[in-house]
Amino acid sequence: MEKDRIFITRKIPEHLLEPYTDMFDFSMWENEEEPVPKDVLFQEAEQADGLICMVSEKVDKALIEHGKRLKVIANVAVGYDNIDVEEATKRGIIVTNTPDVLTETTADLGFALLMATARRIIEANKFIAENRWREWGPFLLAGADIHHKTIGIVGMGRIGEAIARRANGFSMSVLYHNRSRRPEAEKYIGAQYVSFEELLERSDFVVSVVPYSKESHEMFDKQAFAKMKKSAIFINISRGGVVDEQALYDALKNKEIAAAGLDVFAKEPIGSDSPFMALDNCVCLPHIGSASVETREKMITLALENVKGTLCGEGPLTPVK
Ligand code: 8YV
Repeated sequence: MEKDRIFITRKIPEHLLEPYTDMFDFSMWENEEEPVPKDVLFQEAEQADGLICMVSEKVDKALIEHGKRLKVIANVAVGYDNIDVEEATKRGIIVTNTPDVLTETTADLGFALLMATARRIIEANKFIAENRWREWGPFLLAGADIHHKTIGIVGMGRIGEAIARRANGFSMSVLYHNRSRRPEAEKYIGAQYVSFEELLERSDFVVSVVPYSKESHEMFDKQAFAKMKKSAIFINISRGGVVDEQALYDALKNKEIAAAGLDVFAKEPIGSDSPFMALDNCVCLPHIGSASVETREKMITLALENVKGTLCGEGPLTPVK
């Protein structure tokens, strides 16, 4: 019997594919310097029974229409705003994501960004790299305390909770805002549910973990930044689209807020010419929230298991709907 064909949009290590090579014929885009070109993606999708993709690939209506044999689209990410799920579902194609396995790693990175911005870690490293350390001064590169401050988490899902647990370790007060209240999180983390406005006004650290959707599009806008404290630090580890980037840039430049730590941008990748890169009070990262070797391996394996579950009949482990 002919094996099902799976196209993978990025090069992934052989040892992760090995357990599945008896079941499937794999092809993948091997060039690590460049994303898969649109025409190749379309050609491959046309032949494929399963597609394993990353958040950087847009799986839109046109691509889904092209994938006449497609039965499963497995995203190697928890967020799936890159996929037209409605169109896929209409055509009976299962869409899966990779929740849980990346929760703690992404929360670690959120906290790393929070600490890097509050304590000016990147600036301090650059200070030495530029040979500017001549004298010690009492306020040399003095930042802001983290412990005993108030953190406001927007989007209290799994990653939001994991950040709140870390905040507990720093004796922080935890506020959160979410579409629905999470009584169990309130109980075991001691998080307080507040309106979005109250969270912005009271938080020393505002952390965005909210999934991107029509509703969350640019929810961090000029008015939102104006409500924050002048000393507030904004962290974004969800999606760039939840921020009005011009408004954030203005708020940072005009010191209406103190600093920002950004792992995600409205249009990725960004380069050294991004206006955010010219600001000392902004730390930018290339979307590495879940990027530990262990976690990326788990995410890829979960995507493969989702493909296997769908194509072999047991059903996917983590479908999105
Ligand atoms: C992605 C992410 O996994 O999970 C998400 O939603 O944004 C990241 O963890 C990464 O960009 C690879 O697709």
